[in-house]
Amino acid sequence: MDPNSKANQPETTNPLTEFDAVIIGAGFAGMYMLHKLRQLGLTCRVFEKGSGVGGTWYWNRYPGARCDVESMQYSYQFSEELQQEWEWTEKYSPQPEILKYANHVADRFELRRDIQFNTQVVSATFDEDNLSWDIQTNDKKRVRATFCIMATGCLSSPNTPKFTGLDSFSGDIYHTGKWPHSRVSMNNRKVGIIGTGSSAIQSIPELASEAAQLFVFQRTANYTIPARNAPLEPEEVRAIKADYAGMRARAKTKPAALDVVLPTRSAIETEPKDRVREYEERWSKGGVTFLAAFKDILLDAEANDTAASFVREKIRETVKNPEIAKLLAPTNIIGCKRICVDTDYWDTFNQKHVELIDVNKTPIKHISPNGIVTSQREFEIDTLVLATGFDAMTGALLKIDIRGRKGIRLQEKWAEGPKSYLGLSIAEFPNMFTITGPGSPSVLTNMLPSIEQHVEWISGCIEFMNKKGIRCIEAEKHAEEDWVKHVNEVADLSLRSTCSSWYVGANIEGKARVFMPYIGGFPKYVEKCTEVVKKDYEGYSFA
Ligand code: NA7
Repeated sequence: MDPNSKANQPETTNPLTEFDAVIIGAGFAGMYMLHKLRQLGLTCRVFEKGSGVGGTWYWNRYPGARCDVESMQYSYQFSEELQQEWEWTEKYSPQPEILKYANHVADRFELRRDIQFNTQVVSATFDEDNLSWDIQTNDKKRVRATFCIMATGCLSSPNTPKFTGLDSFSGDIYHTGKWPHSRVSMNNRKVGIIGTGSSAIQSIPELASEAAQLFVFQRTANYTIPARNAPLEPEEVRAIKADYAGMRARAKTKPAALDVVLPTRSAIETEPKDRVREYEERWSKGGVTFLAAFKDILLDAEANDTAASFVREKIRETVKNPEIAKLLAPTNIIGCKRICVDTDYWDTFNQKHVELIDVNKTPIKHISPNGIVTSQREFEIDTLVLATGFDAMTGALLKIDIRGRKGIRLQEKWAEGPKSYLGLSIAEFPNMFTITGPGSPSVLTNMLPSIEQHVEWISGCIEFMNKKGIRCIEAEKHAEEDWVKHVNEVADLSLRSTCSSWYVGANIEGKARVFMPYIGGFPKYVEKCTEVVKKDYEGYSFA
């Protein structure tokens, strides 16, 4: 049982098998959706695969797991009392604290009685005669619901590459996205970690602090900015809480739904000395806003290189062995893959017991009972850590056998990439909503405000339907096509769509290459959603 939770199971689960809404997932999206729909008087059932709430923060318990968005902004704003009373302790919250917060919210709003834990939804089928969803779970039970709401998360389907011999490994294997609940000791152990994305960058310094030997298998070097994490100053917290609503409102006017000062200057047009000063300031402040130094960093390759070169120089300054420094220095566009935030990542490679292996030069051939075998040699290890990421944005949805009108399968519909209207609805899948689905700003923003915006839009829509006596809503095909076209067009304007990242599905073999999130920014997106409502749900048809 989760130590942070008062009780993971509701004392008595609601015995109904017919609901107004079924919500899949009890992360931040599912929890708030449940709260909102209950306020409308709807009967709801949430199905959650884990044994507790928290989603991402329930699963990703690897050492060093921490949010890269500042705590004061990475939290719900729907309840003024909640945001006033909750006390974050650090600038960037560690995973246990965020999980504690999720549990607090579940207790505070008495959410657990409508959540069925340890239950995976295996299929959701639209019943055209009854205009409702038939939902089946892994315990072979079925429920019926008018609405089926996907709160399945964007980074929730862990990717385990098919390494030959993985099953033959005699030691322990841990995926960062499915980390055990009890503490895993790396003391005196020889550890191998595959991957150098955000999860690896956060965990490598922690693993190195315990392990006898750490082998890091790198395929692509990544950019990371120091977090400069610190305890939150009471003065700063007081100032924010004195006008929390003001901060939240400012954040909503920014592309990433974060209250930051937007850049006005171009990197190209700024004098090199000035430019470096700006980068230095942001480097010492730390965090993802490093990329907000200049307005053209993500639009112009030359501008981008000024920021990338600055970070490469920092790597050379930090890592003592020039060969290792060279290997750690990324050569691609900075910010193209999601920028990482770290504590002591580069410095970890100065430790004698940490070794970096370039799997481009010496590829992993297979996993043996003793360890990792590359084209060069066998690396004997006791523990294998897979920090190999996720089947992002579509993975969790497509794991469920979802069938819409005339039995059409979502897997088929999305074979060439996800198609949705506003990242909220899918044509031919009536009465289904996706919270922060592909085609919405989601992972390019602070997730909490994006989740809240979607939840409030969906509950507003259901309230409207109930008032008008409407049973069924469906996105129109032409509206979906226009939106997908728009999502692609804006993506093409950014350097972010140009590299092999999980944003484009490049990390999953055989996955269609499409830039999945909406890059037009949170305010523009919200404006569009609001306009759709004002025009009586333009782009939707009702039955
Ligand atoms: P990421 O960012 O997708 O990183 C996964 C890492 O694993 C990345 O370095 C990959 O290299 C590497 N990888 C994946 N498959 C392999 C194989 N087969 N061989 C070697 N290396 C491999 O996932 P994270 O969990 O770190 O972070 C996901 C997001 O969570 C992050 O962006 C934050 O938003 C929070 P590659 O780059 O593909 O060459």
